[in-house]
Amino acid sequence: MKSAFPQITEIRYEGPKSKNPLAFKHYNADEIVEGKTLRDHLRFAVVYWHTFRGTGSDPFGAGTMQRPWDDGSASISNAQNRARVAFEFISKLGAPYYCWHDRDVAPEGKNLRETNKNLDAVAKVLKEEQKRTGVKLLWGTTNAFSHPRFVHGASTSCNADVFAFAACQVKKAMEVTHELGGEGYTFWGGREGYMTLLNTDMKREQEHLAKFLHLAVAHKKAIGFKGQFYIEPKPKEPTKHQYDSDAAACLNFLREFDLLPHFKLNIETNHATLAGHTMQHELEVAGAAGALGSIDANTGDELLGWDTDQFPTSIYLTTYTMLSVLKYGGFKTGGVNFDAKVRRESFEPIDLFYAHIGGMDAFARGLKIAAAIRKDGRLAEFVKNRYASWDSGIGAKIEAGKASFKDLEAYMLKKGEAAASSSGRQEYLENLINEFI
Ligand code: XLS
Ligand code: NI
Ligand code: NI
Repeated sequence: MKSAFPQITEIRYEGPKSKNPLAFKHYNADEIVEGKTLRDHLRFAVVYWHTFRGTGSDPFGAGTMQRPWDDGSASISNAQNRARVAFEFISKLGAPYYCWHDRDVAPEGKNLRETNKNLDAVAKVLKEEQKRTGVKLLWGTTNAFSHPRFVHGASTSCNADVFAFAACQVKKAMEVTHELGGEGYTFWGGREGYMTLLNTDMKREQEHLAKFLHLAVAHKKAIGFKGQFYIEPKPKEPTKHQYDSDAAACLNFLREFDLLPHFKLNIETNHATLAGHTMQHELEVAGAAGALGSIDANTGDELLGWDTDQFPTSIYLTTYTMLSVLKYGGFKTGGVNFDAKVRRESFEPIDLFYAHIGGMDAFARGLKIAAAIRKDGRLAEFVKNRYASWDSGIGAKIEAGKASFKDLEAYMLKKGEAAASSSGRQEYLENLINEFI
C-alpha cells in the first residue's frame, strides 16, 4: 500500500530544547514517573471518528479536510484502505491505543444483516493491522445517533423497534470489540434525552435506558467479554437535556438501577465544562465513588458554548487532570483518549500530527508536574492539616458514629463557641501550583 504520510518516519522524543515540530518535547514513553513508564500511565488513544472521518464541515459550510487517501465513497474497499492509513498514522505517532464507533469504521448497509457484514469485512483489516503494528483497542462503541431512525433516541426512543435495532447494534459492536481484544466498551448517550418534556415520558425512558444497559451486561457475560463498561456523561448536545448529564447524575442513575458494579465513567473535558463543572470536579466525583475509568481528553473554548472538541494544550488542565488521576490510583483499563478534532481551518494531513503531538506533550508535562507536586508534599500536607480537627476529639467521635445530636449539644453547651477556623489560603496554594508549572 502507498504510504499516506511519506514525509514522516516516526515521531521521536527529542527533549524540551528541540525546535522540531514533529518531535515530542515531553512525552518520553519509556521515562519512569512514580514507578511506571509514561506509556503505561497515559495509555494514549487516537479516535477514529474525528481523526479519520471528520470532514471539517460545520452548520455554515462544507468539509475542508484534505484526505487524499479517501475516495469519499461508502465502499468497503475505501473503508478498508482508510483503516490501513489509520494504523500507519497511529503507529508513526506512537500511540498505543485507538477507539472507534461501529459506523466510523464501516458503512451502513441496506439492512442490519448487510451492515453487520460490512463491519466484519473492515474488522478483519483492523485485526490484521493491530497485529502488524501492536496498536490495541482501548474501547469500542456504537453510533446509535446519526442515522435518522434514531431521531427520538435509541434505547430511550418512543419507538420500541428502535430500541431493538440499537440493541442489535450494541450486541454486534461489543462482539467485534471482544474479537479485537478491546479493553473496554463505552456508552455515550447520543440522543438519549429530550428536546421537550411536552412529548416525553421521562420516567419510562430512563427505565428503558436501564433495561438496555442490563441487557448489555447480560450479553457481555454471555460472550465472555471481560472489558470494562463505561458511561460517558454529557449534559446537552444533540438534545437539550441528556439523561447522562454529569458524573453525579450518571452515578445516581447507575445506583438506582443496580448497575453500578458493572460500569465506570469515561469523563470528557468539554462535557464537564458544558455541564458547568471543571474537569477536575468530574474526576473527583467519579474517583470518590470508585468509578473513575477513563478520560476523553479535549478542551472547549471559553467563548464558545458548544462541544468544540479541541486538542488539549493547557498545562493547568492536564496538571489538574493528572493530579486527580494519580490520586485515584491511575488508569487500569482506561486511558487518555483524544476525543478531539483539528479545526476546520487546519485541513492538511500533517495537522493531525501536530495536534496529537501537542496533546501528548501537554499530558506528559501535566503528569510530570502532578508527580512533582505530589513528591513535594506541601499541597497534600495542607489539605490534611486543614481537616486536623477530625483526627481526634469530637471530630473523631463524629466520624466513628459515636456522637448523637444530644452529645454534640452537651459538648457545645460546655464549650460555648466553636474553635476558630484557619484560612483557606487559596492564593498561597495557587502560587504553590505555579512553582511547578
Ligand atoms: C460526543 C461524545 C462521543 C463519545 C463516543 O460528544 O464525546 O464522541 O465519546 O460516542
Ligand atoms: Ni467523547
Ligand atoms: Ni464530546
